[in-house]
Amino acid sequence: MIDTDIELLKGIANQLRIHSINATTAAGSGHPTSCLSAADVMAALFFGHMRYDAKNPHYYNNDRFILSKGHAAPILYAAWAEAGLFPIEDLLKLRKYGSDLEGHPTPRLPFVDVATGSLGQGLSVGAGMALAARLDKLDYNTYVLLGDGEIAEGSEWEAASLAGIYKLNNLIAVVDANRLGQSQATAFGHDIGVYAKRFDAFGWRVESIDGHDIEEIAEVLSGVGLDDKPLVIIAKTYKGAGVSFLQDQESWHGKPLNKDEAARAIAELQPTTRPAAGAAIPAPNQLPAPNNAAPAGYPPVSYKPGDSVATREAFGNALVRIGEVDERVVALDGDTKNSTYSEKFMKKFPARFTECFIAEQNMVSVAVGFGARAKVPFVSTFACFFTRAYDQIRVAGISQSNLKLAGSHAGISIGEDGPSQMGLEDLAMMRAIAGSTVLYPADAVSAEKLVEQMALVKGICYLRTSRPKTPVIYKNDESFPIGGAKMLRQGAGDKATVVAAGVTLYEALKAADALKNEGIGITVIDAYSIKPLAKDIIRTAAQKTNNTVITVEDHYAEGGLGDAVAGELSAAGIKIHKLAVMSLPRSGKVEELLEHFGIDAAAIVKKIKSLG
Ligand SMILES: Cc1ncc(C[n+]2csc(CCOP(=O)(O)OP(=O)(O)O)c2C)c(N)n1
Ligand SMILES: [Mg+2]
Repeated sequence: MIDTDIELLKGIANQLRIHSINATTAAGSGHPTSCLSAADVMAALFFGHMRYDAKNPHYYNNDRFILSKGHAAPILYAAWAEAGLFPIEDLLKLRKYGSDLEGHPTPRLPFVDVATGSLGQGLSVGAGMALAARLDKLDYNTYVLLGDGEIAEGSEWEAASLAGIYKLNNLIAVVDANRLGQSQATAFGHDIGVYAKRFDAFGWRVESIDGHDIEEIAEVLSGVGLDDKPLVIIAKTYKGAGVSFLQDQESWHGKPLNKDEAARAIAELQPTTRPAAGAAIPAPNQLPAPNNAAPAGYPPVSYKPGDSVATREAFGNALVRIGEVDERVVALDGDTKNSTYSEKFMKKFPARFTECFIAEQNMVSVAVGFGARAKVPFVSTFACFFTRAYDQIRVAGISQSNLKLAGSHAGISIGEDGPSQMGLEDLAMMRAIAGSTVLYPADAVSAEKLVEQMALVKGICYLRTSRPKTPVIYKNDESFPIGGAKMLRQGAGDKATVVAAGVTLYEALKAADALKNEGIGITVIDAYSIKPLAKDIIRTAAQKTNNTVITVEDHYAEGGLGDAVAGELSAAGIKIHKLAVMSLPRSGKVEELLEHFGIDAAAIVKKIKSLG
């Protein structure tokens, strides 16, 4: 890097500082000091090092940048404005209603791949992108800017571990080690040797530098990709750097400057007229585009009626079947692949499978990274273990990620393993995710068809699968659109409509047979699409059965199928009776548990008879 470039970058860094102050002062809120510590690193990255087409942020071989410390959003916006993507004046719309320059970055903006702001997720996303680059044979790098307070999050170390294991030398983390967090100093302050040791232990190449020395930053960046390890740059910085009354001061986190303070700060920052336009942003290499088109169709499924197949196994079969023709499909698992059956996919397509080991938070965000690179990532583990990645899933909702989650071993029907292994909250939590689709097949055919739907629809989809084998009840050519339901029993004079899904569907069918022998008819609906729910089908059926619905589910009573049905139908004056798991489960045989917790055929019969 030649001297004039260094001077230019210094000027740009200060310009980014000035924009960050002006924008947060205009907004009356925001985190200017968190921007100021990162300004020199941002200038060096965006105006001379990273290779990207500034007019086309989505270009497939652009270097990626993730602002994991999302509260420093103003400096990210300033960098892209200075790079020429949008007018500088727009920066003053920061945080205003209607502006896409939100308080923390969201993918409403073309240069933001994933939402950040819930700290601790950026490095995992970056690892997913780095893996996607490798798969697509593209040479872009992924840069992640982390806060020093932020890396107290365990999920960052899950990501650091995985990146080390897979030797992701196309992943570069920069720690903005400004000594301070929000309410106090970080645990290690400026003892950056602590971070160096930790990253080193996770298999990273570590460079510790003065994060305000542009020359040093540029030099260390010139070594990116030179060996086979991921690179972390630990940049010793000062929060509020460049402004005397802000620099290294506590109690300035998340506070904008008032107009006078802003004027004083800007006077100190020596405004430069040197435009960033003078900087040469290196162009990305022109490499062949990856094939990320959806296929025209998928090969057919082939089960025989009465075959006994667990839906979790059908999930594994489906992944292989659709993976044959859909190159976008990748799979991730957290050391449960022989239980979730994702191992079938791994055996067939090893390069498209990522073992994430037992680190579910990281696994979900790695998948989000794949999704942001036009892949269709299927993540599998036991349904119950997704709970520990709930924040990652929540933020994926904000990112409008293309993320496919498959939770196996749902409910008490896992039997002997006991309550710690039973997913009994998953429907509730997945229903509550912004824009989610929640699916719960009963048999192998419907499970396979729903996996197809998941691959074809963009967004977050959750598939709930079961451990026990269940008989195939649907024909191979039957279709299962999202938002649909199957009417399996219906007759004139039916006493009630029973809405079930998954293992309880079979209990409902058994109950219907038993009641039929006693001359009582019931309508039985397979609500395989929990969200969106087939409300019209269920309401129309209920209106023919005394406006009475019984829901039966292998899930806690809160937030599951029963609540979904009640939420849609109660306004139509329909009475909903919920059969669900109402108390703390325990180990036992499946039949024993279904009976004990009142969600088996006998419980349904009893409920129907109690209706009078
Ligand atoms: C998961 C999570 N916990 C807490 C917060 C609230 N919060 C926002 S910024 C911040 C301090 C971050 O410190 P650091 O990572 O050092 O960033 P800096 O502002 O110093 O660059 C906290 C606690 C958050 N956004 N996300
Ligand atoms: Mg900090």
